[in-house]
Amino acid sequence: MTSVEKEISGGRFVRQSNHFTGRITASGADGLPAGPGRYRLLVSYACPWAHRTLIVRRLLGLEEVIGVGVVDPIRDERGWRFPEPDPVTGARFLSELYLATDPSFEGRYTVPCVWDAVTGRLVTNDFPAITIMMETEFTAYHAAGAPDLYPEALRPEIDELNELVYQTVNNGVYKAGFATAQEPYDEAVEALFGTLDLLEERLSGRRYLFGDRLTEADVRLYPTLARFDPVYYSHFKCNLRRLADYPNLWGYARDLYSLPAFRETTNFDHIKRHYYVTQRNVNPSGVVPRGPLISWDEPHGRERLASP
Ligand SMILES: N[C@@H](CCC(=O)N[C@@H](CS)C(=O)NCC(=O)O)C(=O)O
Repeated sequence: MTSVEKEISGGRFVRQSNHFTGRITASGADGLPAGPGRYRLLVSYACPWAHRTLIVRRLLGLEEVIGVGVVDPIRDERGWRFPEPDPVTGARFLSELYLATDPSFEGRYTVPCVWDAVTGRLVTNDFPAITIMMETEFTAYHAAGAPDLYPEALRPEIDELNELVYQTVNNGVYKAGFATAQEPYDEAVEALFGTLDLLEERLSGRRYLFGDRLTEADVRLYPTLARFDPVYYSHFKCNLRRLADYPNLWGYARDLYSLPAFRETTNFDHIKRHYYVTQRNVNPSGVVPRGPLISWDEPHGRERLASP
């Protein structure tokens, strides 16, 4: 199975579940041990779920600890392809790593996933777990002064907001874009903009979603915002409003983009070419639109919201 069309039921997009859910833990108890140079993160710059893992890796200073392999943004029926054979895993196609791990695997070969050099197998493609794992199990390897993106005292609130953002925003845009019937599309768009309105209000008095500090919640929201006007507004028909029509959300997105971890992992060329060329179920011609003409470098003015 290579096509998301197999995940449409009654006109509604129902995402496949993540297949590999192995764990990496600080001590190696209940999983494989965290350590430098052992694990490789396989990503596409186009993919919002992969984007969050790249942001966290960079924010925590794990670049020398966890390697990265980047696939070509254009995917055909063979799945994700490496532009050159991946120098560490030797793979040309991501499917090779999935099938080496489980020869009977029949789902989509998805990024992000984590590969282990010792076993030569994938550990996990469970994207929500990957960032949390880097935040909580790799602490011994975090750069000095790295932020605590998942502070214990805030976890229940962060998890609660993340769940709403996942259902209605991160995955909400896919539910709208992949819907093949009016009702699921309408439901998804209504829920999506309902949450964006809430977030716009929340960000009126706070610099980030949880105040002055960056958290996992910001990391999860940002990849969807970065793709909103270039892709989701038109390609996925999420067009009640543009991101640029929300002063707080748009300023917040530019504030995050001004940080190297966000800017250097945001590749608009890969993002646009991937969605418009690869998702022919939505865009049969594969033509990539030229716009939008927006500047992510305009001053965001949100420093005023930080406490002194
Ligand atoms: N692992 C999740 C989410 C990750 C995901 O959807 N990744 C996309 C890119 S954004 C992917 O790799 N798709 C490959 C395909 O559809 O063949 C899933 O299986 O739905």
